[in-house]
Amino acid sequence: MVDLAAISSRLAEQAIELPSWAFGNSGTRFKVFAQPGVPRDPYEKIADAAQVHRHTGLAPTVALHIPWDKVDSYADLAKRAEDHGVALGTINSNTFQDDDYKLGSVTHRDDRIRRKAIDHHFECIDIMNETGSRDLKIWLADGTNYPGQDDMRGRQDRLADSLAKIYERIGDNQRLVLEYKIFEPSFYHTDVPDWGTSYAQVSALGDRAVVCLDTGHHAPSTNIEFIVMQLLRLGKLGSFDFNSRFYADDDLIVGAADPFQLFRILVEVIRGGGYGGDGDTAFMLDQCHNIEDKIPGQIRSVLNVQEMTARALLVDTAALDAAQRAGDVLTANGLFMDAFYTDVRPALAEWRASRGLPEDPMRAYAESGYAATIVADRVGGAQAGWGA
Ligand code: RM4
Ligand code: MN
Repeated sequence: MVDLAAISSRLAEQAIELPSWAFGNSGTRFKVFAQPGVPRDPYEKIADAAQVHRHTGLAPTVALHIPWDKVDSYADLAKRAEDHGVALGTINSNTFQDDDYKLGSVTHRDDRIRRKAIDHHFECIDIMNETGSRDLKIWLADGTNYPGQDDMRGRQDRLADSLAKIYERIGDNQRLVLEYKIFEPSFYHTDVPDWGTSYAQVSALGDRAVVCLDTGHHAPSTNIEFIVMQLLRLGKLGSFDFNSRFYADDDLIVGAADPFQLFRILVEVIRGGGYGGDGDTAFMLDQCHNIEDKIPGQIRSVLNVQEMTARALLVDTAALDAAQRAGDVLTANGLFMDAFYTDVRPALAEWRASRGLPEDPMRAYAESGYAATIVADRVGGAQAGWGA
């Protein structure tokens, strides 16, 4: 039996932000499978997200995506979230679903379109001011499909100029978080393809501009934990979009494809001062549940992050440090693997029970009857989904 006493208070520092879009219908470019009971508006998404927090105690905030989550009153939405025991978190901009942005948004050659994309971010900042959100997360679909299609250097310069205008509007307690992605929907080049580009762009802006690392946005075999180490070392790891992938940006349940990679990432987060009260790195999920039920999909996701965090906290750092100093390769690696192979699930169940949470959140949700209630209640209206 694992004794979690030593890391119990550290576990309590964990907070994982849920994406509102994880609760809506989603799919691939081949098919979106609608599920009964799916939310029809942002209010219902928040209600579903609150279920995850209720059963796990791990997910106190919900990220919004604008315009998908547009409402008449954000103060009202924030109030409703509070009534459900959660709060609104990061505001995500969206410049990838408007015909004007076919050839780019903040990098576009046309001043009018660039202006429109910048104004959209200003609108997002206005929303942040109403919701009390700290982070504006920017992920851009900008890029090209064919060599020679556009001047990559010119686009980079316009990106810098647009980001500077957006950053100027960011409040003293707010942050601009720039996410990178190697490809898709652009297939030849993207304007923010990697952590280095994001780092170069945010560094030019100032202290309140940081990088978002989406774990699905790298080339296969990329050593993601190295990037985590480097960004923490540079003080620029603003947030994570957690998910897992077998091939590309699969957006599957975090820890499903490669639990060991998640462990290695979390070891570096803790080592680098990015965990809990140590720093400002936000843990978020960015996932879609195309074929599985969405609320339990999110419950399983936050539990996966918690389990790997617990294992990472169990690394015997003093012994590891000694082995590293001694150049004892096999002992160092053995200590690392000992923590990874520790099954923390029974101890976490006890830990939850000691905090008034269900020992088995998946079962507690299944037995709560919530799923049947939303299927019965959510009749009529249009289900929320990709692009709505
Ligand atoms: C992108 C990126 C963004 C997310 C959108 C929905 O691939 O990961 O973070 O907001 O998808
Ligand atoms: Mn993402």
